[in-house]
Amino acid sequence: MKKDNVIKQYEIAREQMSELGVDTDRVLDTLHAIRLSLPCWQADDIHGSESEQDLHGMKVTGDYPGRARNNLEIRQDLLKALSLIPGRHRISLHAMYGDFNGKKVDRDRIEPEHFRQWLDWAAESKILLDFNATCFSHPKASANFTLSSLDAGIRDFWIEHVQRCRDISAHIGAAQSGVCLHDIWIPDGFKDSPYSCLEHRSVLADSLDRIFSRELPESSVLDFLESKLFGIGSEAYVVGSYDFYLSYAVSRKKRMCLDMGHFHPTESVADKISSLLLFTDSLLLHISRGVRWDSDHIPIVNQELQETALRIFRDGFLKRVHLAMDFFDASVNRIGAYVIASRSVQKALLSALLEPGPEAKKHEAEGDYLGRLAWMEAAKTLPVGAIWDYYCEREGVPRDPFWIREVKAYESAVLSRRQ
Ligand code: RNT
Ligand code: ZN
Repeated sequence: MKKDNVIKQYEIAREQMSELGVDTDRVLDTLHAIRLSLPCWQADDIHGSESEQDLHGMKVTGDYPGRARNNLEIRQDLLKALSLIPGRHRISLHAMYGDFNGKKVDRDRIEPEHFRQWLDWAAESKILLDFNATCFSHPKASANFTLSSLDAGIRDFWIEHVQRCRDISAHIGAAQSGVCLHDIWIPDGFKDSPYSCLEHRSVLADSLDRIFSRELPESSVLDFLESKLFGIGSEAYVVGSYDFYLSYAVSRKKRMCLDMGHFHPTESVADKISSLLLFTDSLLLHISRGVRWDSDHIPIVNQELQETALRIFRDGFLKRVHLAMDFFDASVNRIGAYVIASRSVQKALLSALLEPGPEAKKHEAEGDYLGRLAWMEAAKTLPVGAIWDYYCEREGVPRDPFWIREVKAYESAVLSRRQ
């Protein structure tokens, strides 16, 4: 379609939306200002850049050629992906992705210096960075207990690691003049039923208290705690369950990270947002797509994602919900995975932003539930596609699905040369 026609189509859509009380130009400005956090680990299947790379602890399936082999290649791939995604974004790093220059730097020895190259690159590329402690893929995590280990040596090692991760996050936050979000997820749990559910949880609470006893400026670093329902090897018992972290976060004025794959399949993450934000000041989402289990598939526009976007905007939570993605799929071109995931989240946000909310809200207040349903249903067939296409033109990125051509070209020019 010609650019002129994309614009014409948008003008018609704009008129249609204004009849419903929605200002599409303003919606696009709002969308433009939303930064998503892309997981650096999708580029290399969570290998990381430590000298010993055979300690792979996460289950990533697929062996599509072209995996990034080092931080330079990860950065190169991320820039390619970002060039096909409208707007400016954030990159979420894991502690295992420092620039260690071939040296063995154990997790309890990492320093801000190891992330200087990432910071320089990010500043140059107008990207902001987020951070994650890496409490897996390590010999000291092989017994499946880290911060909640009953072995004081193991526990102290991981406490030191997470403390350093917080310091590095604060350093990043200060350097980029914008808060760095620090997420803590640990794999701790039992494959089979524990005798006591309490023991490890009380150790975890104590470790977290030790970690947070050092106060850091919240203008530079915000800590989030990521719960989980079960994992491979922790099917029967997860120390850091939702109830555990929620209680901890509320009692200690910390914050939750909700990974969309970490709940019972019929449980709605979207519905949790309003409850959590009544009692904690912000939250982090790990936008993911679980297929039958916590499979970390590439996010696509589905009902769950759309419902989540609606809940964020309807209750005015945009500033308090941080949108990160957590997926890893090694069965397709990894750059294409970033593009689909990010653009899908943006499309879900766009369609939620286009909802003619005030009318539905008014009907609800009047007890006119048929009116409410009618307005909410009308929102489902609005010309989101025409507005999205125009947005892509405006932002100088290819429309769907034509960005694939660039991904394919990059695959033959760059990825296919990686062995
Ligand atoms: C694991 C958690 C965690 C990781 C990343 C790599 O179940 O979702 O967020 O996926 O830290
Ligand atoms: Zn996650």
